[in-house]
Amino acid sequence: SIDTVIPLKSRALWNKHQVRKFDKPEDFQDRFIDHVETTLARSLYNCDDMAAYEAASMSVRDNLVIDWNKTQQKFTTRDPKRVYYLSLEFLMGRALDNALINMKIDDPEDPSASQDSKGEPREMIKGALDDLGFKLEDVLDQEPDAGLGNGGLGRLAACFVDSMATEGIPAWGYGLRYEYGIFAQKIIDGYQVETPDYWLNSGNPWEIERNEVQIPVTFYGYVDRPEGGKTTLSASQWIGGERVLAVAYDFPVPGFKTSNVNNLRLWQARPTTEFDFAKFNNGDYKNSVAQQQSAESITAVLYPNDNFAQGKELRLKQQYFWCAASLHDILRRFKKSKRSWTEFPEQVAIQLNDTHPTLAILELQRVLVDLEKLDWHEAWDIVTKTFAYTNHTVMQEALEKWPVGLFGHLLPRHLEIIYDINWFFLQDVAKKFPKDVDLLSRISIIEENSPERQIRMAFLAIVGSHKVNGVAELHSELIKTTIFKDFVKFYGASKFVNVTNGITPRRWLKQANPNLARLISKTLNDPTEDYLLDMTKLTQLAKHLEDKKFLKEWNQVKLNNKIRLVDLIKKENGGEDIINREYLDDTLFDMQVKRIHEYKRQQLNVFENGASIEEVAKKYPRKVSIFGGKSAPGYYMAKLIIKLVNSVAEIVNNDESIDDLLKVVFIADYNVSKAEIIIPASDLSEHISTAGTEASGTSNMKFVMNGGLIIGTVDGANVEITREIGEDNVFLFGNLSENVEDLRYNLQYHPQDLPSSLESVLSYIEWSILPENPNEFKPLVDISDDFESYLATQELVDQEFHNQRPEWLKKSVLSVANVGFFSSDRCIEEYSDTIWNVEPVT
Ligand code: T68
Repeated sequence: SIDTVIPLKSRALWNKHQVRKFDKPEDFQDRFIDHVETTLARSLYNCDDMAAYEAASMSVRDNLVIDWNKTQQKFTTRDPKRVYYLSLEFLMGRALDNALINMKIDDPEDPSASQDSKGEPREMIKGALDDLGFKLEDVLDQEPDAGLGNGGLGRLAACFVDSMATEGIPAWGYGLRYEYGIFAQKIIDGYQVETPDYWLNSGNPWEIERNEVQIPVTFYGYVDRPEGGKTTLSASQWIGGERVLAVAYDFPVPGFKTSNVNNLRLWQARPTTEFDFAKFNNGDYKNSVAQQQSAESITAVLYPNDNFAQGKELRLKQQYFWCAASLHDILRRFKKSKRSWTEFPEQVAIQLNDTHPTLAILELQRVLVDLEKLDWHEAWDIVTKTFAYTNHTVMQEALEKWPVGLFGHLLPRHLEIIYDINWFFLQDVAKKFPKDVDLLSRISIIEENSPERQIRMAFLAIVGSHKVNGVAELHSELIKTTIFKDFVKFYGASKFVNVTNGITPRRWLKQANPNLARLISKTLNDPTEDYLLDMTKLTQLAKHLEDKKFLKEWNQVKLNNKIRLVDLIKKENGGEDIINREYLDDTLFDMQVKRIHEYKRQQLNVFENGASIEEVAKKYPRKVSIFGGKSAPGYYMAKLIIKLVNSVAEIVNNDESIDDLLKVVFIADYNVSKAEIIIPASDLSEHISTAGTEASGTSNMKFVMNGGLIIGTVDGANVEITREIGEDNVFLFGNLSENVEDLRYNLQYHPQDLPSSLESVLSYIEWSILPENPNEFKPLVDISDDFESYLATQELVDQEFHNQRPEWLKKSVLSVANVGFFSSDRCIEEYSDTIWNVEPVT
């Protein structure tokens, strides 16, 4: 071992100069100035907020890296079973504020002393920066979001890495380091316009470039089967064509109140230094370089679709590049332990976030059979014990399928492996159900009846995994009875489990809503904020429902958050207030912020605004209706919804008879850091997807955690939220049955006649917005049979907010009191126990 090679003298020196974490404001300032003057080569005289952000981040990162090293060393020594979370998206948002909250500062003189006696690191650094002439808020505001995801799926992965670090699960996230994350959205003439998000423009202090970790990845080529290899099952060798390098970039992920720091490893594609000598010799130097450069395009850009599978070759290339690099990294780590291959599933759990990483299943089988020369079935046993798959949707257009031709061209050997997996699988199915011929074509990994044969990636993921989970109870039932029904018949129901989604309370309560967090910790008499780790403690809030002073403070927090949001809206509106600040306390802040999609039905919400226009003067609903969200650039209907919202906003906000009783606002470029300002200001939020379509939803949990009430359909996690916080505290509408059969009927239902309420809204919109093109919004009308029920429930909301405010406030408190179940810590515990079989390392 390395220990024996290092001379004693060197080791002593090394220890003497050991880098130490800062734990006092002065030491932080020391580090900060050091980074400003040496790393950034700037000075007191030209250190702007951006430089201050960079220097502060690097100083804090230094602390994290010290703990990161210790954590990784500990894992290496103890060699526990590890979890690898493979996700093509990690929607991390900003890192600095989160690091200040999660970072643990310990006392070098007395390591057992808790940091609590020293106060919070965030407060300490706020003060330290203040002394140096910087405002923490302004410094934090310099950081661009790491927008490496589309929506819920990517943000879920970000919450999961936070919880895994917090709980001490030996886990790494693996993803791609896109040069361009999700596009920035501009609204021009009411339409969405996409602009590139070059988030690395000013460098990234949070990443550690690991040039020493470079993994070659191959594409194209052909399969070689030496001497008489008749079968594809052994002795096949893939002779690849194009080769690129995967270079690792590591992001430290600090846990909360622990010195545990996990790793998020993102891969970047780089050309190899190999050179096309044929081209070069022909004097075509430029082209031989150009070909190498195309390697970089693999990790250039995130595909901006949510809940839609785009069958592009570059996307498949991204997937293989990432799966191959991650798997080889995992294998290299496993091989160091010198264990036998049969122990692999006892040491490694790989979670597939949707089907995007399904190629990892094929790659592991290929390595074990072609390179490690294991028997096919022995290898397959190891593979299926290693992987588990999370499904996030039942919608057909979102389920990944790859044309056999395209797939076989890029990955010829992997296609053969799919055929072999399918062959054995279908044999087993036929054995079990010999009379059911239809079943074989229905359940086959290869879909035969389309113009070109297609690979069904979800089916491959199921066959290659030991567990499949949905993300909310209703959704997990739905996948068992609809898209994966035949697999339940074959495998039995126990392979299919539910793990209801969750969110991290560190970001979505403490970071986003510091005032509420402070009030909670004071009320629970929990100065060290243990409730952020054990959210059952929140139930104690219910004891204070009759405490008038407490309710008043609760209300004041909401009011302050509304002011913070109104400031943001003003800034985005060129410095002009849309919302009247005089009546904020009495104005219902009604929000729907999420990706724009037909199934999420933002159009229903807009039509409701339209419907109330006529009555607005009579009623008393002082209300601001806030929208935010991006549409996929090529999604015509979603873009139309954005235009509709902005058109209605234009009319409503300038109608003198409405005055400021109703305002409609579309906040451009919704992202994680804006969500942190928007969500804590809500009185009501809308989760109104067509029943059976939203797998879970996670913004519903974020709003509830911030004391906002929700209006929603019986869909996704709304069901469990209602169960946890009580049906009196949620405004449900539409078909209230949780019965899956009812839902399926409903999904097929198409209304014949428009309800009269909708007719009148539409005619209003037609003549007031678009006299020149009255049919523009027609395609959006095909909504549902629950519009009337929705309107009635909205009226109830208005009533309660304006006439029964004390009741409303109590509902708000009860929401937070009972939100504990939706902490992603609970999720990670469930995954650890029921799927990964891993334990925290303490
Ligand atoms: C979301 N899915 C679900 N997909 O819609 C949401 N899709 O109900 C659920 O709460 C959330 O996942 C977490 O489970 C997505 O966000 C995508 O973003 C996506 C991305 C690429 C391809 C397909």
